[in-house]
Amino acid sequence: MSVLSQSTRATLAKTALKNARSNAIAMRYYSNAEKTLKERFAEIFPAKVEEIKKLKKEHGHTVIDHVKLEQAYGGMRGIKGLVWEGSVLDPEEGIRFRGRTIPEIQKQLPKADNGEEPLPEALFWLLLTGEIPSEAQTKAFSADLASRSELPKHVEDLLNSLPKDLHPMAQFSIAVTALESDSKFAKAYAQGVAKKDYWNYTFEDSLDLLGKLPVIAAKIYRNVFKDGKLAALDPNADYGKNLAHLLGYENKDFVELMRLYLTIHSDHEGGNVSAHTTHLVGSALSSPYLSLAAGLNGLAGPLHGRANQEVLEWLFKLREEVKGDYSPKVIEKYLWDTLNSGRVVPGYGHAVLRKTDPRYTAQREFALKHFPDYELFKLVSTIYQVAPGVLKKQGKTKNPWPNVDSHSGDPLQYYGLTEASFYTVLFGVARAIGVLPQLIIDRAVGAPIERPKSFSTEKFIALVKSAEAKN
Ligand code: HAX
Repeated sequence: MSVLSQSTRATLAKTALKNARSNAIAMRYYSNAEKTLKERFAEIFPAKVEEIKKLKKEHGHTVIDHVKLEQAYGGMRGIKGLVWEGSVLDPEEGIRFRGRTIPEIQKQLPKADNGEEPLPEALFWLLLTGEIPSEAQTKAFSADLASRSELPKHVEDLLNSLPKDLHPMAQFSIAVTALESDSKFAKAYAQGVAKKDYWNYTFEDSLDLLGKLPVIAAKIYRNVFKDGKLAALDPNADYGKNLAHLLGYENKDFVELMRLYLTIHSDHEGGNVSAHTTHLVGSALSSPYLSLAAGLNGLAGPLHGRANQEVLEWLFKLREEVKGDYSPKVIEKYLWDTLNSGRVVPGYGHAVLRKTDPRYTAQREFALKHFPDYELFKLVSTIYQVAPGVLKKQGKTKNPWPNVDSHSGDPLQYYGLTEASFYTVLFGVARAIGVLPQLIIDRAVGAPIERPKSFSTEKFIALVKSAEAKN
């Protein structure tokens, strides 16, 4: 006999019916011959669960790391304590998505008709399954996401009611949090759904959320900086094209930029603030909406995603001060002035990377191809020549090379999206593509609630004394 009450069973049946309906909508976009993302994931993950079980059983006690006191006080840098399937970050080489570098991703992922840049929705597929989708699967997946784009009225009203001077990232996080009203996972959980089915509802929420993010981002942009009106989404367009269109930009090179931008900003393994926060909050079984909103709040910090806004503000100030003289000597002085006033050079340094960020390089190559003579690009390039030397000379940062944020603003400026305080929202849309696959995987493999151990300084002193006495 079922342990669920009659009313719970009735509500569960209703939710299942609603899910079946949205699945049916999604299925319309897929051809009969090709598997949907959900079907492929359902086929793949049981083997992953077994692999992890076997690994834990056979090697669960193998020591894989030693933790030093300085790591506890140093932001846990380098501690091997997180599982992240989609990507691994090498300090020298940069990110690999399921084993593939950014140039490989640019070559291998499906493109739009007449497009040259990778489609970010195809990357989502790759991050979740480890497989590159076919062109037909990618097209169907784009349409599936577009079919989920409608915002509940209360979220639209909420966005319209927010003060225009509230930072776009705060607006973004508020809207994503408010989507909780539609969480299929939260409803199913409340109705007692079995743990083995968590992934199914997390998957649906994640795709619903991904479908809505371009609309939320564009609504914020249009409300804060334009006339508040939003174009209709094209159900047959890809994700990047729809984002550009909703923002109000139709230039085909800007559309290409959006595809590249969303792809390279998506995933950067699990330890960065936005990814780790999404994963951590998700480990308490908060819905994808609440988990991603938490991650977005982390992305909004100036040492993380908001660095893209800081870079632009820093560049504008530089431009104002140097009055057209972009000589290396003048720029060097500006860099020293920044450092001597106790500030960081935004867009430089990284907690893991020790070389130029390949995401920087990908954007530099895009600029060289599309606008090599643009004044701001030339300035960014001169800073690239000068800043590493200055930072090395100062001798504080472990990585004097530019990161992704150092270059992401100038292409946007070139195409006329000049409102720098909006830039981190674009990063947030991209980050969702990177972190939601792991949330689905976490639920599929039954990942536990995250709970590392902390100590007070007194306790650490005692711990150190006892460890040193033993050596
Ligand atoms: N300019 C000046 N000083 C810098 C610096 C920079 N760009 N980068 C690091 N330093 C300083 C640190 O502030 C630190 O100084 P203190 O000892 O006085 O505290 C010292 O160098 C050692 O830091 P680190 O070990 O090299 O760097 P962390 O791992 O602690 O921090 C940061 C990594 C990215 C936060 C850091 O490099 C920084 O503040 N950079 C500028 C902001 C930025 O570009 N952030 C975006 C990073 C990429 C990202 O996450 N994008 O979303």
